[in-house]
Amino acid sequence: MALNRTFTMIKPDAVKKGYIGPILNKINVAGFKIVSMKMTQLSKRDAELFYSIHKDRPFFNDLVAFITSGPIVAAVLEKDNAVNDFRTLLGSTSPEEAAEGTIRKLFATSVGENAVHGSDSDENSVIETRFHFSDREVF
Ligand code: IDP
Ligand code: MG
Repeated sequence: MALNRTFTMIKPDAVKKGYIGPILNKINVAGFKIVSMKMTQLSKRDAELFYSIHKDRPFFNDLVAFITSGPIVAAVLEKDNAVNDFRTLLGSTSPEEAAEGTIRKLFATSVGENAVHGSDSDENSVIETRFHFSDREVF
């Protein structure tokens, strides 16, 4: 898969609040092309695997409960420098620390319920994309 791609999820808090449209608009306006997208809901096992890197963190159980609490929108985005530029568009993990105009500043509720996920490296972008999409679903 090309390295000018990143993986994102609109998390259950943002889906419940009706923010799918506004968040996708921010993503498009920032110059990202959507190359794959689906609405789905993670099982507990899915969530434990997806976030396995955080399994020893104190917030792990809360994170798994939150991310499985409702539907999410998973997508693959394309743009030059996609991983880094998307992390910039997201803002810091906590909305209180996120810069003005970032997705998390605008749409997140708290450090846990922070509206949107973005891959943190090209390697993880590929792993996370393969976790959520089959080859037939990535264009
Ligand atoms: P990131 O999403 O900005 O990369 P990570 O440190 O990779 O942040 O954490 C993954 C996810 O775990 C966060 O997006 C958030 O939903 C949750 N999380 C991170 N830190 C905390 C915390 O201190 N309390 C509760 N949840 C947290
Ligand atoms: Mg992370």
